[in-house]
This record gives sequence, C-alpha cells and structure tokens, in this order.
Amino acid sequence: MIGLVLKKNADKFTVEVEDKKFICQARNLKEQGIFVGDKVEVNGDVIEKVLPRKNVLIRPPLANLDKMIIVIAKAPKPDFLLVDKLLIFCTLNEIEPLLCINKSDLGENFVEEVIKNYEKATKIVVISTLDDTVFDLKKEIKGITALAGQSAVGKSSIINALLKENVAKIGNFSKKVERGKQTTRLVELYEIEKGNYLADTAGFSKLDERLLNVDEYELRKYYPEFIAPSHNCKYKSCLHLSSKDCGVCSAVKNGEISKLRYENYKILQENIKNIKRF
Ligand SMILES: Nc1nc2c(ncn2[C@@H]2O[C@H](COP(=O)(O)OP(=O)(O)OP(=O)(O)O)[C@@H](O)[C@H]2O)c(=O)[nH]1
Ligand SMILES: [Mg+2]
Ligand SMILES: [Zn+2]
Repeated sequence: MIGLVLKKNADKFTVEVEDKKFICQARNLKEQGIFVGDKVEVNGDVIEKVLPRKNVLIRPPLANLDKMIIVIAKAPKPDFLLVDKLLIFCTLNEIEPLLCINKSDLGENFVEEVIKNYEKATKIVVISTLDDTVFDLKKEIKGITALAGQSAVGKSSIINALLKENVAKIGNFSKKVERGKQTTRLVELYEIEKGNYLADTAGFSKLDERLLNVDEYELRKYYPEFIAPSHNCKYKSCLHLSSKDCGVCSAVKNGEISKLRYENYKILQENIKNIKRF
C-alpha cells in the first residue's frame, strides 16, 4: 500500500495510509533516505520503497514540497535577504511561494512597509494568530506546504490556531536576545484539510547562496519587478549595478523599484560573485 510519511522520530516513521496512521520502520532501506513528505510503499509496518520525488530539501529534511509559506513578523526583526533567497529557492525548485506577514496585531506601519516592498515580488497574506485573520491562510495550503522563516515568527502558533488545538509546541520570543530559541526541532506534517498538509519546520533560518546555484545574469530574472516594461533596462547584458542610463537603477532612484529589494539584489550579486565554482 502507498502511504505518506508525516513524521520521523529517530528510526520510527509515522505513515498515513488511507486516513489511518501507522508507526513504521525501514527495513532494507536506509533511514536517512526517507523524508517527511515522501510517498512510500508499506507492507505491514515496514517501509519497502520510496516513490520518486518532485523535490527534496535537506535542511530541513522534507520531500515533495508544493508550496512554501515564508513567515515574517515585526518581531523578531525580519531578515529580508533570507526572504529574497527563499523566494528564489522556491522558483528554482518548482515550489509556489507565499509571503505571510504574521503578528499584524503589532502594528500597521510594518505591514504597509512590507507590502510596498514585496507586492511586485510575490503574493502576500497578512494575518495574526490572535484573531480570525489566521484562517485566511487556510485556502493557501495546497498539497504539501511548508512554513518557513526565522525562529519565533509564529510558525507553530499558526498550526495550532488553524487546527484549534495545541498540537505544536510554542516557544517564547526573547526580547533580550531579539530572537527565538528554535522551539521546533523536528519536521512534522499536519493535515489541515483533506489532502492538504502543513509542515512545521525548523532550520529555514539560513540559506547558503550555493544552494541557489544561479549566476549573476540569471539572478536578474528572480527580481520580477526589474522587468516591468516601464523601467526595463535597455541593455541586454546590464547587471543593473551602476551604469548611468540603466533603466533599473533610475527606477530605484525615483522610487518605482523598492530600495530594500534592490539592495538585497546587490548583496546577492556580490555573494554570487564570491562563490568559487568548481
Ligand atoms: N503578538 C503576537 N504574537 C504571536 C503571534 N503568533 C505567535 N506569537 C508569539 O510568538 C512567539 C513564537 O511563536 P512560535 O509559534 O513558537 O514561533 P516559531 O516560528 O514556531 O518558532 P521556532 O519553532 O523556534 O522556529 C510566541 O510567544 C507566540 O505566542 C501573533 O499573531 N501576534
Ligand atoms: Mg515552532
Ligand atoms: Zn540595467
């Protein structure tokens, strides 16, 4: 029978087969080779085979991702470069991205600012787990969807609010160190609606540029707002870094392109240049 791996704990796997959950073990297969999100062939309580994957992430270990919800909040202070890297990562791996601004109860200015910077880059949903706006996220969960983002942005809180149950452990945001404590350690899939799962994750708080594997010229196409007809740069080989009559540079100057996004682009250009390619 074919099942879906919902959870991995040491050498035990929770596998869902036709709405029932079974604790299975891998025999004749390497445990390290089985990921949460994998479709597997099971016989009794034994996983016999891993079916081909759409994609696989190593850190956090997750397979067959359809969608990624990148969660940010006013606190902890967002790392927007990480947001940009995750957006690129999604496009490269055929994962549909969504930017979710959580903790909207902490103030409107922050929300407006983020929308201004990112509305041309990706779809955005604004929620708070403290009120009903969190349910706006429900219709966005398709297939296997992962919550990504820094520690303490509220990923586990979102799962609990959607399921109206305290299934995921919630941490504290430490004001003193201005960051979370990585409360969630394991990856686990929670069924939000039939066939639609949400993964609580840890470990998306960094993303090495090497994983992106794009060159300086390719990077441009991951900033869709640079390509809008009004400020499309007329030079085909322009990297939009400083040239006097570069259309993108002047659109940044007159405020048509977000400065924050452009500065991130420049940092990524620099980082990509410094990666030694083998
Ligand atoms: N004000 C406010 N606080 C929230 C909201 N959602 C979550 N929090 C708080 O944010 C803190 C961190 O929440 P978690 O859900 O543990 O965050 P996480 O992203 O799962 O963190 P890690 O598991 O460490 O990656 C907790 O103190 C929550 O109560 C919200 O909408 N508004
Ligand atoms: Mg968590
Ligand atoms: Zn240019």
